Amino acid sequence: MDGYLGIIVIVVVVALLAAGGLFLLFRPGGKGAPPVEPPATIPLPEDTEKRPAGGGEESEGATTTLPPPAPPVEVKPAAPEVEVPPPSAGRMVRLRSRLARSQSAFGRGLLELLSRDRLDDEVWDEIEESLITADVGVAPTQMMVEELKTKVKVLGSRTPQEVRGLLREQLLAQVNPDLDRTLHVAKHGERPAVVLVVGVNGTGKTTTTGKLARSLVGDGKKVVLGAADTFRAAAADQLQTWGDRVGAEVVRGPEGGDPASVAFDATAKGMAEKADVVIVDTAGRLHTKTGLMDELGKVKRVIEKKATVDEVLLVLDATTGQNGMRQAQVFAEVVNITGIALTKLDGTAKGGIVISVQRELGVPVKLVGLGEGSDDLAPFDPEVFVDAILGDD
Ligand SMILES: Nc1nc2c(ncn2[C@@H]2O[C@H](COP(=O)(O)OP(=O)(O)O)[C@@H](O)[C@H]2O)c(=O)[nH]1
Ligand SMILES: [Mg+2]
Repeated sequence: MDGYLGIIVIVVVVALLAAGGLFLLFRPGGKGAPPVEPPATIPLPEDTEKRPAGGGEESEGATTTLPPPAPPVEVKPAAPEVEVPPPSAGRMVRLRSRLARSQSAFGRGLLELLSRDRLDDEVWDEIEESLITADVGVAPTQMMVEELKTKVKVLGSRTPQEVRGLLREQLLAQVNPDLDRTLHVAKHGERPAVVLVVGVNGTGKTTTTGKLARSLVGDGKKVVLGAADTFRAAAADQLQTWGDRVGAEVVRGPEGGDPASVAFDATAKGMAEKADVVIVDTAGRLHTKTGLMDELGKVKRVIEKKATVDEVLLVLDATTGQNGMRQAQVFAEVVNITGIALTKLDGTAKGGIVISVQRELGVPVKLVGLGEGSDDLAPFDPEVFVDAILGDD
């Protein structure tokens, strides 16, 4: 008991000291204090700035040796400011340099090979190798090489512009500009759209959920986030930070709680708040396929008691290549994926994964992550992508 008493006394003393320190720190005019603006309507004497704010208690004879226990209300630091993120349009163009940095060696290599006067088998093998190395995938590579061979024969001698045009056409055909990459986030009357974010741990789900929330807010939408990765408390905190910054409410549950119940609550909150979009972040545990199927299946089912799941975004880390793709396949087998968010494209020269993942999963890449910054997520634009690979002509 004595021990407890001692601790309590120490805690009280420390709290008093801290309160005093805070007062000194946040005192008007003190370091770290936001400037206290005088109300504009009251005319002020010349020496306003030199006067201590807070009513001039010194002149009234009050003791000034002891600081009051708490800082005055009006000088408390303001609540964290809600940011106004930029809209999503034109983002990929803005982030093009990131892509160019990571992909241009691949493009330059291909252009150089195709520009050679003599395109013998050895050169074609090198072209093939370079496409395979960039994760384009075996079948698309063979298709491209065949097409290129035919076209080159027709052309005969080639100008650099012609070579670039040829390669651009082929790459673009493989990336497929005709796929519908619209993110389905339109409200259904009063009901918000729901986006479910799935994928392996560490691929960038939470970051992508946060970035997507920002860009939707930037597009003028009201967003509610569901932290259905209840496996680690840190995951919910991470999402909370993203939400707080743009004023998006975050629904969370107890650590180790049922992800489906968080998803349900988030959907309910989205409806009650008349939100436009609810985005549900999930855990990416690849325990067993049936375990994953049960968990994601249940999350989806409970959301569908109230709304419809409009998008199931599979987050895939572009740096993990074929290995990541195999894991992604498992997710594609247990839920109906509607789009891919390909992250960390800024950190790999293997941009060909865009081609192979769409082909193997049969789903379009809708979003690309191009950095760790909060606005480094862009709607995927095939032409900007291919031009970044090939560099400016
Ligand atoms: N360079 C880069 N890093 C990213 C990108 N997206 C996510 N990350 C990083 O990947 C790491 C894992 O992200 P997180 O969202 O926690 O993954 P989760 O486990 O799937 O939720 C974090 O350090 C992110 O900053 C991206 O597009 N580019
Ligand atoms: Mg996460």
